[in-house]
Amino acid sequence: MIGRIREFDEILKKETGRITDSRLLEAMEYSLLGGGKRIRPHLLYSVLAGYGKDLSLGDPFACAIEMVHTYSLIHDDLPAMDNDELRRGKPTNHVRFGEAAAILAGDALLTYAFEVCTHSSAPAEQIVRIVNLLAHGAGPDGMVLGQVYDTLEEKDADWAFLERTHALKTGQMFAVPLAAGAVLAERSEEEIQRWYRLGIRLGLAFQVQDDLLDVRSSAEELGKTNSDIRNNKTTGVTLLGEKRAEALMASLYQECDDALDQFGGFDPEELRSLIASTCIRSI
Ligand code: GRG
Repeated sequence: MIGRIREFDEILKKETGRITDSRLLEAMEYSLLGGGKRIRPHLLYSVLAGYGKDLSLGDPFACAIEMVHTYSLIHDDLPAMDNDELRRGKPTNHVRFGEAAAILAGDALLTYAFEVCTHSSAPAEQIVRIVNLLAHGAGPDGMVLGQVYDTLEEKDADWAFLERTHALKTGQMFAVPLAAGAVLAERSEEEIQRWYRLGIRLGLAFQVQDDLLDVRSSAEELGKTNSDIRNNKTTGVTLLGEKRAEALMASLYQECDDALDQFGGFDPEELRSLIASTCIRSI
């Protein structure tokens, strides 16, 4: 499993290798390759592993989800959004290539992700289901809506508002790989939905931990700048304080860990350790 994540750049390159324009490809691969924790692909592969499925079944979808995630980071870093200059340990895409090229690299990653899904040899109905999950999770009722809420700069944001924002902005891209793994493992619709809900809760735990790390670590340690503090953003930590945010993260983590035992025919070992390292992490 770890091997598949270690080889993930090569798996991605097999897909990006089909892109013809070298300048566009350079801007896409600059953000896509050689960085990132690959949590979302790892989630998908862990579900497949737990159900005893061939991991290569997940390759096109793991690539597609990482492409959508990378596009969201490129666009999120733009001057019109969070205006960040450091991401994945290097200058952000627009700092390196200019704004127009960064917008287009993001657009290209988002669009190409859906083409990559169709490179799968899975049954057509599984591909359509996963394309639907990914499009819904990324789109106007998913991650983009989360970003809309995020940019509203609600002065009176309470935890309910923040939780809704995080569920959309961060949770959806955790829910999609878990549910996609369940689709490929031919699980029931009820079970796919349960994986989806678990992903939303895990995304929330991840985000609260991210907020904690933002106030406790340097940009150098995190490999990204902390625009939340600069932009005076309300976060789990500014709203709840460090102690309550920590307690919330611990209880979300426990909830996710407990949920793993409720999937029949599933060996939770791999996913359990991924969830632990996702929630209890230092970068
Ligand atoms: C729709 C225009 C438009 C932009 C989308 C939703 C969005 C903008 C951006 C989301 C980016 C973001 C900062 C989300 C919060 C979740 C989060 C902490 C992402 C970072 O994920 P990691 O830590 O990153 O997994 P790596 O680099 O390791 O993959």
